[in-house]
Amino acid sequence: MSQCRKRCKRQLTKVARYFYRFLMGTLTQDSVEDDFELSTVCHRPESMDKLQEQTKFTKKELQVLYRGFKNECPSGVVNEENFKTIYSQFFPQGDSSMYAHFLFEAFDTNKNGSVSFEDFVFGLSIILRGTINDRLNWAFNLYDLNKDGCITKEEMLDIMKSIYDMMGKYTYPTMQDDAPREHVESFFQKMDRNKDGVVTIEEFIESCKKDENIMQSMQLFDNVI
Ligand SMILES: [Ca+2]
Ligand SMILES: [Ca+2]
Ligand SMILES: [Ca+2]
Repeated sequence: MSQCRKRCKRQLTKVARYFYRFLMGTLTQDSVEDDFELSTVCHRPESMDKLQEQTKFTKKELQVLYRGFKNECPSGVVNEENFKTIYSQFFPQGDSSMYAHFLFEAFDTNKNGSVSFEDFVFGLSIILRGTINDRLNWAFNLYDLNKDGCITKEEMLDIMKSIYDMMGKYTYPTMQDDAPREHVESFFQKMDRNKDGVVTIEEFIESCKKDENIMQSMQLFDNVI
C-alpha cells in the first residue's frame, strides 16, 4: 500500500507543479504577448484592487495569474470540458472526468456553470494561502457533493471512487475493487464522532486536525488540486 501511495503521490505532485507553474506564469513562455494591459481586458484595475482585498494574492500575482488564465482559456472562463481536458492530460492512464466534475463544482462557487477568473483565484487563494481551517472548509465543500452541510458515506464513496478511477489500474496494480469502500469506512470511523451516519463540518475539522494519518491523506488529495 505504501508503494501505491508513493506512486500516487508522484502523480499528484505533477499536478501541483502544474499549478505552481501556472501561478508563476511560466506557461505563457511560448507566447510573446503584448504588454499586459488591464484596460484592454474585462477586469479593470478597480476590480483587481477588489480581488486583492478579497484574496491573499498581491496585485502583481493577480496580474500574472490573469495572464496565465487568459492564455489557457482565451474566452476568459473555464467550462467543465476545459477542466476535464486539463485533468485528462495529467492522468492519461485513468479516467479523471468524474473527479474533474466534482472539482469544477467546488470552484464554481456561484453555480453558473463556468469558472471565471474570480472563481479561480478565490479557490486558489484558499488552497495555496488559506489557513488550515480555510483549507479544510474548502475540502469539506468539495466532498459535500450536494452542498447540504454534511458528508454522507455515499458522497465520500463517490469522491473516493473518482480518485481511484483517476489514478487508474496501472497506478494501483494491486488494487481491489472494494478498496474505495474500505477507505471510506476507515475515514468514517474516525470522523463520524457521534455515529449518526454523517460527517459535519465540525466533526470533519476536529478529526482532521487530531489525526496525523488523515492530515497526510488530506495532503495527498490537496495535491490533486
Ligand atoms: Ca462561476
Ligand atoms: Ca451532503
Ligand atoms: Ca456525525
